Amino acid sequence: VLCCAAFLAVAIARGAVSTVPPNINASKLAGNEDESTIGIDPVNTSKIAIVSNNDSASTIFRAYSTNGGTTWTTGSIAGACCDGQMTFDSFGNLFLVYLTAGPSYVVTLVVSTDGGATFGAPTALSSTGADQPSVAAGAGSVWVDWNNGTGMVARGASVTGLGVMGAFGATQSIPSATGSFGDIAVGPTGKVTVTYQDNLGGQGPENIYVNTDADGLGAGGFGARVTATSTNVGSFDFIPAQSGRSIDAEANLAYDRTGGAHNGRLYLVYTDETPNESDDTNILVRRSDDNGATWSAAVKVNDDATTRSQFLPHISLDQTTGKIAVTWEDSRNDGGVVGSGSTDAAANNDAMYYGAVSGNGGLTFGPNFQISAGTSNAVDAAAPVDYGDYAWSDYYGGHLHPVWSDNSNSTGDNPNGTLHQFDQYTADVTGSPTAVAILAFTARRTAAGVVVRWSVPVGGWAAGFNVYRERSGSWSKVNRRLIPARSAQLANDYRFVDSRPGHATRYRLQVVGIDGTRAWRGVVAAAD
Ligand SMILES: [Ca+2]
Ligand SMILES: [Ca+2]
Ligand SMILES: [Ca+2]
Ligand SMILES: [Ca+2]
Repeated sequence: VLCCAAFLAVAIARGAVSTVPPNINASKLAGNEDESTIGIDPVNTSKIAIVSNNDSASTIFRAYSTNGGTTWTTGSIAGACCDGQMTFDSFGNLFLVYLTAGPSYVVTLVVSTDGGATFGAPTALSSTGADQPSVAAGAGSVWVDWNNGTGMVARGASVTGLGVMGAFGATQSIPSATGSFGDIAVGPTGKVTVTYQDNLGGQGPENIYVNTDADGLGAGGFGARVTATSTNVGSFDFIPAQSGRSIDAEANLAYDRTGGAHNGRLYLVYTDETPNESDDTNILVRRSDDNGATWSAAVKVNDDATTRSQFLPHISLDQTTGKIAVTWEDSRNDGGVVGSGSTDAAANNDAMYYGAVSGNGGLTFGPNFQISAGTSNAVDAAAPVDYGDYAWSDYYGGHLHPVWSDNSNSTGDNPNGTLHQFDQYTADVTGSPTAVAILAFTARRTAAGVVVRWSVPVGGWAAGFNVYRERSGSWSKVNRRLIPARSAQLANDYRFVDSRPGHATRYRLQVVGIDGTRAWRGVVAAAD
């Protein structure tokens, strides 16, 4: 019996509420807010901005925070229909692109120099009838791409300081770029790469392509089209969790501009479906060290053992560390049994928001972590585009801030109540285990062994813990498997029994962050 006490403690912890960062409702508005984008100001990371669609055809929702996402000031941007995407640059400029209200649908840029509190006058970048613009900044430039009705085009401008930018260059055609649903990214020396998929209008298969402009704002244009991968997720691929709008592969790019070990590495995240039309969609990442000319094999990011849907991926790279975060909508927990992971008796039609981090340049991704506390259902939201074509995250200084459309009402403050219209939810997914406060770390001898206890206050979020014991001056890990952390929305008391302590003299605790980093926290003598 004594032999199993340690594993019993682990089993209890594993069966507890899964670890979830505190969820924050950034919109708290009646009606739907969906299809979202977020940015963290690298000059002052307490400033964060969010934009999403709303139910109006002539405004979009916006919000900004000046306290790291704890509280939000909400508003709207007039004259915009939809398709907002944003990025900060290293000067603290926030670039937001969107489509003007119909029937014009012009790609329009507005810039904020105060973290999204206010925006300057709009600049029209396209002719009418454009679709799904993307924006990227870096290396003293800002670039916008979009679909002009026949294919992808792009234009860029120089940026030299906060609120200081040049005029946009002419719209550049992109060779053979007859697709859509794309993204754009800027490399460390100003190279710019676009991605897009075929846009054949059906459920796939299609191809995902890239083109690179090797001299960025220089006189040269975009190079030849490269096929990065095929995918069975077509441009309008219907899955149970997004049954009205459908999904596309949602190819997105991130460039490493850290100056570190993988400086210049380009990452592509996308959705595939295996086999085709099985609704078993998965999130994959490929990497390129030659600016998109050749690509690695695909690395699967989601680590579930189910055949359910993962969709709407986004990739963000922390330019202070080179770590990569991928976040996405995930139906893994929806087995069709009402309760955790399902809102109804049908399987695979509800979703939670998930993430994973790679700290080794995209070779592997760490354990997936649940970000949303609740389960959402797009049909119940009755939104015109379900969750939308994308959800988003930004990652800077060890803080990952996702934004997603949520109607679980897990925060209890959605004006429409539970399982009706979406609000915009966010969280501070802090990877650093040093940010987790450990209270009351004790180790006490009992008849069953040494009982190790510790407490974590509300808001402390990690992947889990390891317990180490000292014998004869050397330390060794006691638990076989990571002791998972529980919900950060609650204070949690942990208890672990070392059933074979021997002549153990001291214990210490190792906190494992969601990005895989570890921190030693507390040493205590084994007291009688
Ligand atoms: Ca398909
Ligand atoms: Ca899957
Ligand atoms: Ca369900
Ligand atoms: Ca709402």
